[in-house]
Amino acid sequence: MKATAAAHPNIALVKYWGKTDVEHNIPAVGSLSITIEGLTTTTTVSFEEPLDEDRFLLAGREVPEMAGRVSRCLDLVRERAGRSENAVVESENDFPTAAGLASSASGFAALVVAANAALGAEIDLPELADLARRASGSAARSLFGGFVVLRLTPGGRRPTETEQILEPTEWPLEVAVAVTETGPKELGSTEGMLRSESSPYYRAWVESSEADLEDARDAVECKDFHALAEISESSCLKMHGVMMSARPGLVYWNATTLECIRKVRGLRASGVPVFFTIDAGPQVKAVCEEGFLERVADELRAIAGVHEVLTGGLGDGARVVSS
Ligand code: 2P0
Repeated sequence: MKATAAAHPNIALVKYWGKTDVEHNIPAVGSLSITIEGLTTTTTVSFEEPLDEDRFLLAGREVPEMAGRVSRCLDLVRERAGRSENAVVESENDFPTAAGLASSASGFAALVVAANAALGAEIDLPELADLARRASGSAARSLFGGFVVLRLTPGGRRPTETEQILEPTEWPLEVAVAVTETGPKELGSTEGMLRSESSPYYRAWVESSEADLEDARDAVECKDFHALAEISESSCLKMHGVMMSARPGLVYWNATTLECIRKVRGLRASGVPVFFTIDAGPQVKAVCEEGFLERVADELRAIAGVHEVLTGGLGDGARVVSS
């Protein structure tokens, strides 16, 4: 009745931004991501003591404001397992949450995997990914390692399907995360997505996403770095264009964000295989080919305004570490 799972955050190269169904958390667009090793969320779920309600502790401290969302995710696992016991959930991240590396992705991925093991529910991986997606869209992708696609499957058994398209070792890209701000972000992703629907470009964003996903998938399958660089930067800038053109406009960047973009593009123009991507925050993630990480990280560290640079390779999907 107790199990511990570990999961890594992921970074989307083709972005998820927008929902067709808020209640069931169904994304408006598919996405493609890489799972990052070295940064880990470890979550223990225990159904051992009788409790009146679920408890959620992050880094040893009770976080009542997040307990409701954790509970709703546990409900999905309990429902499939035919169980009703309450749980104690204890979670830790070994990376700063301010790094803009969606801790909800690794958090909910680790949660569903640990809860499934603790209850002996034997829910299969596609279904677990779907439960994680209900809690947080990006979490479905952290169930898998390496290169991962989440595609929309309307009318299918589930509204989305998530799958690994390449193992981490098949194309060992590396990532440097430039932390340009350590405070909380301007607006949470869910609210940001809803506000973005007011952009005149929102419809074009959704309509063009399918082609972006196909192009990125082809680039990954062919290990074509320059094609992946082009489509990733385009997806990122298009998403930020939609955010910026919402009413009121959402600008997640700061001046250092822009400096990092210019640096990464300059490096690429000089022959370094690197591209950038930016999520709903001001941090810049630089993705490069194996062998270039140190150079890229040093160049980003040298930018005034960059607080720190975290680095990592590609990692595996969420897994049980003890039960
Ligand atoms: C992504 N982001 O694809 C995009 C790019 C942020 C920008 O997925 O509302 O926390 O919980 O389903 O998964 C962040 O959104 O959103 C995200 P919910 P989530 O990585």
